[in-house]
Amino acid sequence: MKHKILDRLHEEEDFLSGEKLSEEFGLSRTAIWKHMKSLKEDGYQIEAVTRKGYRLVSSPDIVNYDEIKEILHTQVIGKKVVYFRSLESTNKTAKEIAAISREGTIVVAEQQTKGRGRLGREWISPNRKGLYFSVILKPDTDPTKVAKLTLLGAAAVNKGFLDMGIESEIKWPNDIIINGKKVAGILTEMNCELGTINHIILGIGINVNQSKEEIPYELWDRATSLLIEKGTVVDRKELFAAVLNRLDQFYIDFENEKNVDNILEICRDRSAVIGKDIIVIQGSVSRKGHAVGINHEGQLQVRFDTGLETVYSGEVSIRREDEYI
Ligand code: BT5
Repeated sequence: MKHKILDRLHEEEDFLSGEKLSEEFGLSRTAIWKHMKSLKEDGYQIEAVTRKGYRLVSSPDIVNYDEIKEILHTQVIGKKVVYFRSLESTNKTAKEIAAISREGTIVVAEQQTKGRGRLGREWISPNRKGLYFSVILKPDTDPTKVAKLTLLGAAAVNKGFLDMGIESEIKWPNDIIINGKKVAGILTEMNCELGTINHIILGIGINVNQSKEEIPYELWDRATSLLIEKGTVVDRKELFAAVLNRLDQFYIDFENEKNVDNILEICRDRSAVIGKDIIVIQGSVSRKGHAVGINHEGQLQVRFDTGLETVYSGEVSIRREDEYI
């Protein structure tokens, strides 16, 4: 009911009288007042004037479904958005609910207290400064194709940024880079048995409105935010919807055609590593090589002293020789 009242407030530019609202919704005036109080607690600024009624002055900077549904044009992704003010990790919660959730369900949180990176690393996720969300996918494909979903996520973030007028590069397989620093990362986790995928969790973290001081000092040489790069605050709701709209488009292509050529093309075209000298780190072994390209399967082709090799995304990290990332 609270959501319906909020919709009405959004629709109406002028005041809406308590009487009208109680008639429309079949609720007492006290019940309407209680819903208004609850909306105010959520951060909505609502003006209440005697004999005029209620008027929505501003919405809070939060990324729940109510706030993005008008600008979300998706068929699969985000038809259900499960919203939290704080979570340990959206990937963790998404995993817990995946079996009982429909495909495309999103778990989003305003902050994460134990945000996860790849290989047990950490993802710093300060309150309302970034976007931290996980998409539950149930693709009809075999586990060998899953690495491509990370690239699909990277392409969607890159194009979503572009829809907001922001240029970025993709550092295979899971980093989004602006001016040589990481602005977003992707963590894909899979649950499968007997060669069949139960579900995939595609986790995306984007640094949006952190100032430099809000990024831990030890990451200053390698991490950045859209605010730092653009010099202006970025609307998190618009950005969230832009990335989800692109994810939906790419995922539908992937499912229908099992074709990821368009995604691979974006990852090649906007690559931060192809044509560069890189270091491939696998466990305790680091090897210097030259990134040549991304093949049809989404794997990185690297020329080492010993010859051309295919690098799989699972257990490796890539560094550019000339940069920190
Ligand atoms: C990643 O790991 O880049 C994957 C990040 C995925 C985060 C999302 S947020 C929503 C969802 N729920 C989760 O719990 N996770 C996903 P990796 O390539 O391993 O990079 C991690 C490394 O990046 C760390 O070891 C730090 O050096 C650095 N780092 C940590 N936090 C950062 C941040 N906010 N911005 C840039 N770099 C960061």
